[in-house]
Amino acid sequence: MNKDDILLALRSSRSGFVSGADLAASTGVSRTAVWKHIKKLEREGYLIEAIPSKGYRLTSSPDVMIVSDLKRGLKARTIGREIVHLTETASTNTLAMDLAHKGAADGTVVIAETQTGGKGRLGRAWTSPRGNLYLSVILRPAVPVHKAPLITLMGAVAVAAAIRENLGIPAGIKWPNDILIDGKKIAGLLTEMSAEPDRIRHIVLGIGVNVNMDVRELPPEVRKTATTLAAVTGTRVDRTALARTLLAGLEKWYQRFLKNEADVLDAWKELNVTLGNRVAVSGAGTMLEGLARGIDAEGRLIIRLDDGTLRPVTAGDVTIVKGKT
Ligand code: BT5
Repeated sequence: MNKDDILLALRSSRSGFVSGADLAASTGVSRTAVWKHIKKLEREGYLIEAIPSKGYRLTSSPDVMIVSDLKRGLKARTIGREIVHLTETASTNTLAMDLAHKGAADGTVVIAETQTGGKGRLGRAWTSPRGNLYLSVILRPAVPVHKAPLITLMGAVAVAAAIRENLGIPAGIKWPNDILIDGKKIAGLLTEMSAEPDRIRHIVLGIGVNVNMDVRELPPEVRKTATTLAAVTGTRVDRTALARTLLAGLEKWYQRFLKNEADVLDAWKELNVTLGNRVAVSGAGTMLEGLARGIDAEGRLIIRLDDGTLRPVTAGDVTIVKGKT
């Protein structure tokens, strides 16, 4: 029994009130222990009313996730079997890579309420105030190393699909790692890998979703290109429900990926907003411009240059120059 059980009991009470005696009975501890847990919850920012004849009632909660709440309804075969939840860390990806080196199981998830050194690609920063989702999943897929980029695509499908399923918003994927709503970035993915030449040791799939933060918390130059789910829906979004849908979706898409990668590529094509557009791709000191024609079996973007040559691109930043005509 811990304070999370008390919290769940308070939350699931129909009348709102639960007596100390009932809490003690249902959680199997003394009333003094219940009282101590209540005090602990109050120190964490929960407001709990106590009325002698009625008991305790939860009147307001801080916006933090509770792992037992998150796990409820999650039929995790792999992803989310283990969930590590932290109030703050430098980067969930860095911590997940560390845990993976130390042998953490396939599917372990690391979630933080805020990151002090959130990472984007190529040494860029991911602004990570409270109110959003920051999570990293440790994966140990038995697939060849050259298939690793497909994990980013698989993750992007799961994120876009979870936003659609949970909130009914048409989120789209911009190759390789952005999730956009109306052209603005709502989520980003960062995949890191430890591998031998012919074997993946582990991959960490990091996902950051802008949920309830105030857009003004972003650096001014990022504000123009980014948005949040709360801004799009005009209301506060339940992060735990979204995280649950996302983890269940990752489980589904990861199993599909292991069985038949083509399913993931098909879903990616359905959800992407890159193909069919004229794009500029920058990366590795070069700049290409052409028509985004397709995606190959290894997740590379195929660009048709103006001279008709087809050029596969492994990594880079894509700007849409001109939309589909
Ligand atoms: C990404 O990189 O989009 C990868 C983001 C991955 C973040 C997750 S959070 C959990 C896990 N732990 C980590 O440390 N990271 C992962 P990239 O495509 O390089 O985009 C980075 C750029 O996006 C920055 O240079 C900014 O311009 C912009 N940006 C930064 N923070 C943002 C935010 N919160 N929302 C939208 N755009 C942002």
